Amino acid sequence: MCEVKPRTVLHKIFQQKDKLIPLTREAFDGKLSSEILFLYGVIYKKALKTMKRVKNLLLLPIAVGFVFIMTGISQAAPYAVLINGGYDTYNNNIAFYNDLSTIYGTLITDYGYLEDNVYVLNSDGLNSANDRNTVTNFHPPPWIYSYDSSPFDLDGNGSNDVDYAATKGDIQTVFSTLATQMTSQDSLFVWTTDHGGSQGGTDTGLWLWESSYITDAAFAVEVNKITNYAYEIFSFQQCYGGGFIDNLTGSNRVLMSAASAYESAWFYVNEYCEYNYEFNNAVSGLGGDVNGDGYVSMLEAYNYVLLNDDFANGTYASPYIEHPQYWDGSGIGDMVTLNGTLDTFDPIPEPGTMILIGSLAAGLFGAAAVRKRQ
Ligand SMILES: [Ca+2]
Ligand SMILES: [Ca+2]
Ligand SMILES: [Ca+2]
Ligand SMILES: [Ca+2]
Repeated sequence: MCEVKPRTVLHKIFQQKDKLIPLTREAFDGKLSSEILFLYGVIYKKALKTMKRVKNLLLLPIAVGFVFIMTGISQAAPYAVLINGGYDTYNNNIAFYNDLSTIYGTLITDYGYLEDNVYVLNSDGLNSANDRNTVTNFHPPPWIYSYDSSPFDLDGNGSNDVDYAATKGDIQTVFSTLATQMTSQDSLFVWTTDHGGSQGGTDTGLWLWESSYITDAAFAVEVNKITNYAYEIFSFQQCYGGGFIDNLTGSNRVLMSAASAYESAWFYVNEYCEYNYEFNNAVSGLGGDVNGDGYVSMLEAYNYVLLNDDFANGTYASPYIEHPQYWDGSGIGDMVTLNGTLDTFDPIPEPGTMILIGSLAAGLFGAAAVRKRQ
């Protein structure tokens, strides 16, 4: 029978915690609870035996401390839906794929999402036909267009991560599935990129694969199939994305977009969409953790975007301007992260007052160093 060294075991646990638990408490809660339960059981039993043997009462507070930790552990799971509509092979600039693979990696690596809980809908899905434009040769023009098929493995670990095509039918399938999967303990992160459209006013939409289109209202119908959730976070990159906000206001939701309902959003051709890029910088690696508490709340992420988005912080003049939007009617934006809530989070059952931050601007057109998104 081997000797028990409780302190060594404890040290191992905290090493594991540092390695596997990135940014949030819920990642810790959901991902490691089974391991901690097991190790706790080992420690508790061994500690009791050791105490009996060596009468070392110092172990008692350690055991009690773990009982305390266990009471805070829940089985909440984070889910995500990531959509790159693409429109068609010519318009599906590789920047959109770059954004998709980047945020996917952040969810898996930094926030501990399970691969099965991240639904990826990318342009033509698992079709090996060409679907994206890897345009090159910017300086000097003319740009050279070349095409390939989006890799299905977003994070380069050898396993395919794309699940569906970005079609209305597949969006319906995914939200119907989530409606049956999610519990009132779980969170959802919905992220979109690609070109957007407007029917006028705040009636807008997202272009999908093969020139198909989903309106803000139709998108909300799909999202609202999910009635069980702790909180939901939305991030819309496409032009006129702010037009989705009035359709999706609801309890314990935080909504963000690159642009208002009335303007274009912008991207760097062959690189990334600027809002997506800065949003990812905010939520990965604690980049946006302004108050230094070890978590990036959605309010912190939004404020980070406002400061760093080149098209929102004064780097460029009109028409290369976008006004990122933020809605937080339940007042939870400073308490929720992409995976997990802070101690002060207390779900509010009814939506509060709609708050739109950021001014509205008319859509303007043009292209120079950047290329307008349709
Ligand atoms: Ca393809
Ligand atoms: Ca993969
Ligand atoms: Ca709308
Ligand atoms: Ca923080």
